[in-house]
Amino acid sequence: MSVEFSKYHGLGNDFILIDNRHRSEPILTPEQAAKMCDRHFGIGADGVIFALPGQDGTDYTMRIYNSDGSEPEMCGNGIRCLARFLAELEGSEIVGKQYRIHTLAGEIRPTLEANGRVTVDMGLPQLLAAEIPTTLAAADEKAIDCPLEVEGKTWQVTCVSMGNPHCITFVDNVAQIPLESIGPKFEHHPVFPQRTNTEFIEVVKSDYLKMRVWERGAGITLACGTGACASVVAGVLNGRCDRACTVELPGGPLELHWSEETQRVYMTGPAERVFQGKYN
Ligand code: ZDP
Repeated sequence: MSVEFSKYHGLGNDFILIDNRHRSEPILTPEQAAKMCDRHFGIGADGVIFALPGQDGTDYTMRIYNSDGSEPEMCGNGIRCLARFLAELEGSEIVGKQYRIHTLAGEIRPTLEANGRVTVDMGLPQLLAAEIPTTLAAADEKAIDCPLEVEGKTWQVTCVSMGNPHCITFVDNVAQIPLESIGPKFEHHPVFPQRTNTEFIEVVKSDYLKMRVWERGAGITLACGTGACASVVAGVLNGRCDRACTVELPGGPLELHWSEETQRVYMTGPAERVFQGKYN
């Protein structure tokens, strides 16, 4: 078997992109995708993204496997990469062009901007405990500022779904969080039946947050688009930040806006192709 691929990244959150426009199911199994993501025995990536034919009136469908082979509903940095990959495949990159993309989290709309940037209408955040899902609050209630015991310490967490689950904790200093050891404890905590992505946020100013992330199925990554969206929503719900914020990730900054008018979250950031190749 030989598969053509392109390698992209959005702020160092890196993905293998596959042209899957001829078939409605991914051409690779989750196991094959996980092998490709291995940084020593494969290409190396945080996930594999497939560009499939559209459904329900959309232009294309996005499917994604994490580096462990699990399948998330959505990926914010990944969909920016997908938008630029599609422009590349179509042979024309037009500033202002918007794609309608079907995902497991519903329809998401990325728009191409100048200088390789992409703005994504990330849709409505889901806040009810049953939607996240988490058992930290009653099914039809929000999980805002809830105590959660991890590693013998009580953390105050807020849960937000951007199609995929996020657990956000505000801390004084993100650099001091032992992410490698506590990340997996949050991810696999029994209060999260679908596991969770975990973000630690330091509020530098009301419109500037610093974030570190432990991703479900991928571990420490340099950036997480859905996580940055979820963190701004959590910050607003806790009265800690403005609706328009810059979120600084280890891989660089993202611009976020949780619109009061539409209640949707808009994210702007870069996406870049690094190389192409054939995987054997
Ligand atoms: O929800 C999950 O299992 C995530 N690991 C999916 C990937 C999210 C992501 N990196 C993003 O940018 O939103 C990357």
